[in-house]
Amino acid sequence: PPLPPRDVAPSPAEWLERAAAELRSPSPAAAEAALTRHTPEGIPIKALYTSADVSAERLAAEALPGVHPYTRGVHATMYTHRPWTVRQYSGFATAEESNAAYKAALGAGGKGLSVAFDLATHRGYDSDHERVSGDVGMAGVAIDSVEDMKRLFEGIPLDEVSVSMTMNGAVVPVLAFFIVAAEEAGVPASALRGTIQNDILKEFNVRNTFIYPPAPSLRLISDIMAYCSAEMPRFNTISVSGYHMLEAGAGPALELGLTLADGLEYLRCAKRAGLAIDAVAPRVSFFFGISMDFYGEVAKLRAARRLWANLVLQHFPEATDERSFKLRTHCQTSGYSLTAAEPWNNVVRTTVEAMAAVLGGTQSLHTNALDEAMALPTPFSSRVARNTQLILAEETGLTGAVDPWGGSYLMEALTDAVADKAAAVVEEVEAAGGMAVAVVDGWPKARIEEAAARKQARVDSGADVVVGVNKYVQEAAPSAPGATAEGGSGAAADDAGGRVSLLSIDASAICAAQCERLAAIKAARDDAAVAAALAAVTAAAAATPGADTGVATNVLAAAVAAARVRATLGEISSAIEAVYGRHQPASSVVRGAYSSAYDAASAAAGGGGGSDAHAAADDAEAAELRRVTTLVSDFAADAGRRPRLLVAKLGQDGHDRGAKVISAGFGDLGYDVDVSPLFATPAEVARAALEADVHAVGVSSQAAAHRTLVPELVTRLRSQPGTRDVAVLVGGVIPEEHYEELRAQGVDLVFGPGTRIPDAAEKVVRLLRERGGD
Ligand code: SCD
Repeated sequence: PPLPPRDVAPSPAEWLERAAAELRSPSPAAAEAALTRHTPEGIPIKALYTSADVSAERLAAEALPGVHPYTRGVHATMYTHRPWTVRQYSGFATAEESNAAYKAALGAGGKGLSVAFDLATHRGYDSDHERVSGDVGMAGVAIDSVEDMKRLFEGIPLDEVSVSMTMNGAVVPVLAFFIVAAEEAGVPASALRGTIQNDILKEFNVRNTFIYPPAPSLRLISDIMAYCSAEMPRFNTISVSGYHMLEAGAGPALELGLTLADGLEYLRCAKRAGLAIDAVAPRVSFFFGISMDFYGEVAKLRAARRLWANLVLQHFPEATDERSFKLRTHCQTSGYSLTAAEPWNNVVRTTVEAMAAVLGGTQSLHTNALDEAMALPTPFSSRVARNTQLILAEETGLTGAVDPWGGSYLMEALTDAVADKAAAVVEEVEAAGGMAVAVVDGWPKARIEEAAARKQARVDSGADVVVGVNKYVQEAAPSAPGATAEGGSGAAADDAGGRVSLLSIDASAICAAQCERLAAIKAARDDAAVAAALAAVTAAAAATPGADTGVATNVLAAAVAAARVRATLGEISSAIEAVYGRHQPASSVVRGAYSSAYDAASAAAGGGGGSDAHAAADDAEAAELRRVTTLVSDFAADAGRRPRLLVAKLGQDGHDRGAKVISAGFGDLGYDVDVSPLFATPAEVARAALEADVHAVGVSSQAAAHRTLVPELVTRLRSQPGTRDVAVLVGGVIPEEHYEELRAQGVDLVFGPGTRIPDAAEKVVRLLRERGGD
């Protein structure tokens, strides 16, 4: 039947009355409260948005893409003219193996390269250094010299394919090797296209692949910007990265605010070094993570562009080049959102996140592989990940319109909300003296760690659903493990158990090969020339830029000269370290955030309006927490002290979200928690365990070195009177296939991805009881 005619347009109040009736709510206000959810960062998401939620003035001012402040996109035509760059971050083992993988990727639809280096390289150590035995070639490719870099790009035209390199700590030698490798392949620096991450500030807040302290690290960044703006005009000198903060626990608005504050600090740093903003800002690029918060992530990218354009305008009024204001970004889907349980589900998660990145207008994208919660991707899982992007780009029609969410009441209102919240973070950092000061104070790091502890509590309490992990958990899967794909061969799948075959890398073989190559390079080079070049690197690092002392002051320029005569990565890093020293961060543990968020999440689930089933689940969770804290306090009463746990990171793996979350959670459940310094060797951890007289050592491993370093730790603990009976626990990115091997080597408990903290805390205290801990 035709609709009855209306004299007046329907109002939001009328909708609310109808909503209240549908919900049988006592009042419209109660209905509104029940229908409004809040993101973990407290941004309200209402059930309905209307024109009353958006500013017509703002909509008109920001109506067009390609126009300041670029909310709708940095180009007028966006993907209708050129889709985003399909750029998969990868690298493993040796340069030859990575080179073969890059060629295969480019032949299968990849449009650019993105190099992952191993942790030894990140931290400025050659592969033969004693501190990196477990890290060589594991979480990325091992690069010790120009010769490795040449092998990495052999047969790849560096003037055509743009190359991104994720390097921050050892940025100087790595960029120098890249420049010299290209030069020796006939490609001048001026023709190089690509990006170097070079974002050291976030390394101090999260990720931890720094080498030098903050102030001299910033000096190196201005040297790189100076060198590149003069010699490499097509190269992006920095990729200001929020991704690692999102992965470490920050919500999208905190990630955005801190990232933009980092960006401002880098521009100030360039300006202080005498560089013109318009010479530098057009080649500053960004990098964001994309989580499962679909609307929020689209809004974040729109808000990012608006905020950056206006911040540059506000802080650098001398900027006139339009490109200085455009926030161009790479995005990566969230590794944190992936699960080891039922890894097939990760394809769906990654697809949804990739869509958010694309609908938000990213310039370049990495989609994670389905097995990345457990290991580096196999050729099979890499192919699925890359094809996810290709399907979005070429099958769906998503590229057919610019900023398709523009004008949506929800999206415009959410863009404003995320922008406001992120702008408040930027202001807070600026008021505290800028990010260079804030990283030394450490409060952004603490803020991110608190958010991570709260998120863990929300997952553990069931408030945030993770399908297959805390809800709809698969009944016991067949126990036979899938076959292991050695050295990068294809992967088979056992879909009945939801298992996938994983890539396995032979750490000791790679390390041996790299050490052999290093020895060969050192035997063939001109030692006097190397010594002179390294002395020039040290002199440049010690000199004050701009001072007229007759010393060449650009450290990158000096490193390029050193790379030409075959100085190694470790040698160039040490030549700089001789002046700046090596930075060792203080360890800290967040207190109270886990338990309060757990209580709040449980109360929200059980409180007013929840179903009986919800209330019962809440009771069960609260009872579980009580049971664990009682077990812990009973242990303390009997032993005369609380159970004491040393949380340790071994090797050069600085991804410490897991370690921090475990420390916060166990501390809130009544344990005494010590945290070992980052980058420890097994011997150092064994010594720390003895000194702190702990009951247990828990190793958190994210970078695949557990098979080398954990057995060494166990041996040292067992052979040391005083730590012989210490329980050894291992958690993190540990494939199930390795559990038995670790147990056979003396590990007491292994906790894979998705472990709930109350479960782990209960298992550990029961184990200590069985051991009769004192
Ligand atoms: C594009 N172009 C257009 C256009 N679209 N021109 C006109 N109209 C359009 N619609 C032009 C651009 O201006 C540019 O030209 C060229 O096409 C290339 O496009 P682009 O948009 O610049 O794309 P790309 O070259 O891919 O560069 C994208 C970024 C770059 C700017 C974002 O910095 C980048 O590639 N970043 C990747 C970073 C990365 O891989 N990070 C991995 C981190 P001009 O060049 O002439 O202007 C991984 C990591 O840290 C993992 C976590 C961990 O290890 O812990």
